[in-house]
Amino acid sequence: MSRVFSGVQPTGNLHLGNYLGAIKNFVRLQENHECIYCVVDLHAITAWQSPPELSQNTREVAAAYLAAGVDPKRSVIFNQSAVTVHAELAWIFNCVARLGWLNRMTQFKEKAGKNRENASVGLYIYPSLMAADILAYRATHVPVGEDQKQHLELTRDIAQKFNYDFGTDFFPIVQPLIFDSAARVMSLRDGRRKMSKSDPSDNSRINITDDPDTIVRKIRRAKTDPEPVPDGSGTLGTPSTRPEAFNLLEVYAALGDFSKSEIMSEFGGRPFSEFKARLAEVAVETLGPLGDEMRRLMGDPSEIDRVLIEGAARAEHIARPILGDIYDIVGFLKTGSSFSEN
Ligand code: AQP
Repeated sequence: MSRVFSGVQPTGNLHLGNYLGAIKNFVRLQENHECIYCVVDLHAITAWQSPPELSQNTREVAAAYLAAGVDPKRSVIFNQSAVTVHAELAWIFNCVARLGWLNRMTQFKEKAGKNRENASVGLYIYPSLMAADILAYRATHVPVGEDQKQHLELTRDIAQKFNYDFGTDFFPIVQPLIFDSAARVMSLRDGRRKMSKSDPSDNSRINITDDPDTIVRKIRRAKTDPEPVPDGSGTLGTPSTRPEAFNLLEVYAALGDFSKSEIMSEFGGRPFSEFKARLAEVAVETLGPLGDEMRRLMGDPSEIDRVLIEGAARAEHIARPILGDIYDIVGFLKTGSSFSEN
C-alpha cells in the first residue's frame, strides 16, 4: 500500500490556505492510503519561535488535524521533535545534498530576504530535513502545494544520489500528489502573494479559528476591483489581470467543492458584493464548526498530548528500523541504545 507523509509547521495563525491546500486533503487521503501526519516543530524553529507559543501552536496544529477529521486510529499524528530519527537522518542527508542544490531553493531566498547573512543555517538546510521527514518512513507519496514542489524535487534528488552513491535502491522515488483545487490560496489584500501565516496583516488571511463575524468582515473587505464577477468569457478579465477576483472564485470552489464553470454561470456578471456575501456564508459554514471543535480540543491539552504520544510511538516504530537499515548501508555501527531497544 502507498504511504503518505505530510506536515504543517506550528508557526501560529493557521489559515484557510493551510486548510484548503493541505489539511482538507489529509482527510481525503486517509481513505485509501496509510498516512503519517506530522506537526513539524523542528522546521518551525528555523525562524525564531517563542517557546510557550511553540508549545501552544504545536497542540493547535494537532487540534486542527483532529477537528478537520484526521482519524488518529487510522493515521499517525505526532510532532516531529518527538521522533529523533528525523534529525538523525537529516544529518546524513546534509552530507548527500550538494550546496549548489540548496542555493537554488527559492523558498530560502524568499524567507531569508535581503538579510541573507543573518538567516539561520537551519533555514538553509530545511530541504534536507524535509527529505528526512519523508524518507524516514520510505513514504511513496507526498501531497504538495505549489510552494513545496521544488523541495519535493530536492527530496527526489537526495534519494537518487543516496541510492547511486551506495549502490542500492533503498529509497523510493517519491511521487507528488497534486490537488487541483486551491493549490495556492492568495492573500486577501494582494492577489499576487500567497496567503501566509507570517503576513503581518491579519486582514490578509482568514484564520481557521476566526469567529463568524471576523470571517464575514474579512471577506467583505477583501480586495477586489470595480468590475463584476468574471463569467468565463474572458471579457471580464483573466487570473493574471484580476488575481484578487479569481482568487475569491478559487476559494469558493474549494470550500464548496464546486467547479469554476458552475460558479461563473451562477455569479458571472453580477456585482462582487453579492458573490462575497455567498462566499462568506460558505466560509462560515465550513470554518465555524472546525474552529469550534479546535477550541473544544484545545480546552483539554492532555487529550491532544495523548494522541501525540501514541502517534510518536507508532512513528518511531516505523522509522527506527528504517534508520537501522540506513546505518548498515552507510557503514555506521549500531552500538547506540536506540537500536538495541528496538
Ligand atoms: N496560501 C496557501 N495556499 C495553499 N496551500 C498553502 N499552504 C501554505 N500556505 C498555503 C500549505 O500548507 C501546508 C503547511 O504549510 P507550512 O506550515 O509548511 O507553511 P508554509 O508553506 O511555509 O506557509 P504558511 O503556512 O503561510 O507559513 P509562512 O508564512 O511561514 O510561509 C503546506 O502543504 C503548504 O503547501
